[in-house]
Amino acid sequence: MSIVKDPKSLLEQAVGGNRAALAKLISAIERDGPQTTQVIKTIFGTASTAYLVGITGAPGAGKSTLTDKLIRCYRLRGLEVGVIAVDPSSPYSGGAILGDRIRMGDHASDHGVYIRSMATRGHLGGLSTSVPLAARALAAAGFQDVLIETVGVGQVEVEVAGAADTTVVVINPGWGDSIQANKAGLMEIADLFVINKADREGVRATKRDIEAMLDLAPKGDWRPRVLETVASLDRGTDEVFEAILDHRKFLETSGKLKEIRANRDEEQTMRHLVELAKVDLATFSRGFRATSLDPLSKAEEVFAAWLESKSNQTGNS
Ligand SMILES: Nc1nc2c(ncn2[C@@H]2O[C@H](COP(=O)(O)OP(=O)(O)OP(=O)(O)O)[C@@H](O)[C@H]2O)c(=O)[nH]1
Ligand SMILES: [Mg+2]
Repeated sequence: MSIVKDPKSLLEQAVGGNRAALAKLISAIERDGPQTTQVIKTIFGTASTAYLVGITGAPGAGKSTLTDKLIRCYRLRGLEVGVIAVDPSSPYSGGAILGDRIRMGDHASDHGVYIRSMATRGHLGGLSTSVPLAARALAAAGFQDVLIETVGVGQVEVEVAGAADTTVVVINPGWGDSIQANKAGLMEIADLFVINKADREGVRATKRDIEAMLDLAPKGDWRPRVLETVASLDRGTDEVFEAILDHRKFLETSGKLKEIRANRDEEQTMRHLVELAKVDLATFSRGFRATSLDPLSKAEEVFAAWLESKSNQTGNS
């Protein structure tokens, strides 16, 4: 495992177009520890962030195929695009998902496309912090648009939605039979539904089903659109791209984009704050005299004593 000695120069190299440096930065984000903290600070210091589009859905729904077509939409407009394939189950990076490499392989030699897989298990805060950070690194390196592909399984879907600015949920005709329990959750996270494999039967019923659920769902300012695609034949994919742009415009003009990004930063601040306090508290707690108190009451006593010791410290300084 390479050690990041100088995140600043690494970032400079990444900004200058050095892909190996970019890869190292993202690897550092995947890990946790003091070095990662340094890398994160460096990234926050210099970079704006990319616009993040999450593409989630059941295994085999066609996420990679759709992503591949979307990459082309960006490239046709002269935009550089980064792709992060999240592998939620793997603690290792770089082990991407061979199929994804093949399906997005057309773009392998294009310097304006950067595809990489990322492991998030073990990362503090998981997907919701590591992916936006990677997106910042990508933005610094010139990729202002980033697609994140994640296999949606329960919590991961929610996390991807938390990390992304626009969340695309990919389903297939006949979805109703298999994921009944999960539907409500999908309604909450989707900004856009894509019924892929629309060359199969049951598209109409599926569309009706989703629209009906959207009718019942509490109405926000944005009603998710329900689109049909045959990604493997590149049918309907331009419309998905346009809908993503529409949603982005909505977030920007309504001020919501600023809001969700501020919330995301705030969450990260909180998480780091808790982490800092935890280290200090753990040390303090170990020095606390043993009592016969139950664990919760003991925690409260330790906390009160800790606060007291802190206020004494500031009082003396
Ligand atoms: N019939 C049909 N097949 C499709 C369509 N889109 C994708 N496929 C096929 O479905 C299979 C799975 O597609 P992928 O793009 O790998 O799906 P995925 O959601 O990325 O899969 P995982 O990453 O493994 O979860 C592949 O064999 C594709 O060629 C479509 O619109 N119609
Ligand atoms: Mg895939």
